[in-house]
Amino acid sequence: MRTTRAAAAALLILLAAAAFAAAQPTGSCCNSPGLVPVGQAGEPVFQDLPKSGKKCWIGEVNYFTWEFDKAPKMGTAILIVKLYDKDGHRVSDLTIAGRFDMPEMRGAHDSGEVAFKTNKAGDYLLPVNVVMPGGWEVRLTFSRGGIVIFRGRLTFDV
Ligand SMILES: [Cu+2]
Repeated sequence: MRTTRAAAAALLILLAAAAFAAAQPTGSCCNSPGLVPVGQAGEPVFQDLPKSGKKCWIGEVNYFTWEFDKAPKMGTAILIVKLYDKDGHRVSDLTIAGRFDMPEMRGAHDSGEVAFKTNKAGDYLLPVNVVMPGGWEVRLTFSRGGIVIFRGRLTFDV
């Protein structure tokens, strides 16, 4: 009796997990559709973004481009993300967060998650503070209604 109840409970948990997994939105980059990937230890995976200025698709509904206001050097560079709907109209209905650090010395200059701000034109802006020469990374997280729909990373050298 006890065993049956335990088995039933376990089955319910499995069903709930399957339903949760099925409900997760899809994300894709550069026309490669798929689920938002999660690493082996359960940590989120940030897929490599295309080069500055190139289109990156988020599912089939949005795409975006990224660029810096100027070539990053020591000091502050502004990372600019422009978001579009599938027809190429500018939109700003997603929330974007950025987190920058040096991958070779992870944690040493970690910005933590910082929300992009939008300007009047609808550009998403993030000041990136470059405090040391070397390799840098910015991780981007796109959300709709509090649900992450896309994660990507870009790198640059100073
Ligand atoms: Cu450093």
